[in-house]
Order: sequence, then structure tokens, then C-alpha cells
Amino acid sequence: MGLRGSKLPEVQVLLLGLDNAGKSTLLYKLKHHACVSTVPTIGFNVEMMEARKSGKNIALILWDVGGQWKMREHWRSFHQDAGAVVFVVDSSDKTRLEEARRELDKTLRSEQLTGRPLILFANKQDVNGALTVTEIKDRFHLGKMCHGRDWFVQPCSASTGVGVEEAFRRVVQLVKLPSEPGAMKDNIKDKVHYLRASSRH
Ligand code: G3D
Ligand code: MG
Repeated sequence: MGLRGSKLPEVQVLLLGLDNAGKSTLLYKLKHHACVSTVPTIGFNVEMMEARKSGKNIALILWDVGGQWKMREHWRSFHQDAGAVVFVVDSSDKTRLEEARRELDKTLRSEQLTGRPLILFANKQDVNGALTVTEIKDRFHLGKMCHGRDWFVQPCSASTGVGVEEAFRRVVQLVKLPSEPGAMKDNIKDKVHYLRASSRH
């Protein structure tokens, strides 16, 4: 049995991005249709949502492993089983855009993520002066960076909820289903153990 007792085929998605990009707020918004105060994620959040893909019900497991420096080295351990990468960008913070670009570039260079789709959430679109999708695509050189994989940039605001459901629908559309359904279930438990231990240090 999988996370929270789900018997559905599980598909894992990495939710990455710098700290303060809005990952936790997005997860809460999606799960609870509510805006809650978040605290910086130390360790990780993991959420499951049910979705329908190719005529089948699936459980999408969303891993928000924290954007802080301390946790970045642990991102790599998630790559192997990821069916898609979601990278959240704070479109209003121009001072950290280059840092975000570098992190994304580094992530996509992981051999284990070859060919996995990228969905970039251009978050905080409600903030005046936020960069548009076109500006982010250009500044990230996304066409070049994502050569050989499907990719999509979705504007959204985790605060207002605009674009959030569309963004996750796009994830469901692009995510790769595991070739062996159920093969990863023990892995999820292992990962939870591993991360709990790592975040205590
Ligand atoms: P993280 O999980 O990526 O580190 P959080 O980021 O979800 O903790 O969000 C960091 C801060 O950004 C929070 O503000 C949160 O309310 C805010 N935020 C997240 N998404 C949006 C958005 O779409 N628009 C705006 N305006 N703010 C957003 P605080 O002040 O609590 O630190
Ligand atoms: Mg967080």
C-alpha cells in the first residue's frame, strides 16, 4: 500500500525551486484551496493528490524537499524516480533570478532526469512588475536548457490561486508514468526515513 493508504499507481513529482519561491503555498493551495501562512520548509513536505491520466486514476506524489542550502544536496536522491520536475520561480524577485536559473540548469543536468518533463511555475504573478512568462523563458534560455524534454511555463499566483489548477493539470498531462506500477512504493517509505534523518542534522 502506498502513501496514506492509496492503492493507485503512484507517480512522483519533484517540486523544486529556491527558498521563498512559493512551493509550500502552492501545495497548500492545491490541496486545501486555502492560503495559509507558511514557514520556511526545513526538511520536506510531501502531498498526494489523485488525478486522471490516460483513462486511469493515479496518485501524484508531490515532494517539496525544501529550497534551503542545507537540503539542496538531498535533491539528487529524488531524481531517479521522478516522473516530472516542477520548478517554482518567484517571478517578482529579479535579484535571485540568476540563482534560480543556475539551480534549474544544475538539476536538469542530472543524468537520472534525462528526458523527464519540466513544468516551470512562474509564481507570484499577482505582484506588480513580476516578470512575464516570455521574459522568464528568455532569461532562462529555456528552449536550449530543455533540449530533449517536454517543457511548459505556467504563470500563476499561489496567493490568489490564479493559474494554480492549470499548472497542476499541465503536470498531470506531461508527467511520465512509471513503467512498473507499484515498484516504487517501498522507495517512498525509504525516502521519508532518509529525509527525516537528514533534516535532523
Ligand atoms: P517556499 O516553500 O518555496 O520556500 P513559501 O515558499 O511557500 O514558504 O512562500 C514564501 C513567501 O512567499 C510567503 O510569504 C508566501 O506567502 C509568499 N508567496 C507565495 N506565493 C505567492 C504568490 O503567488 N504571491 C505573493 N504575493 N506571495 C506569495 P511570507 O511573507 O509568509 O514569507
Ligand atoms: Mg517551503
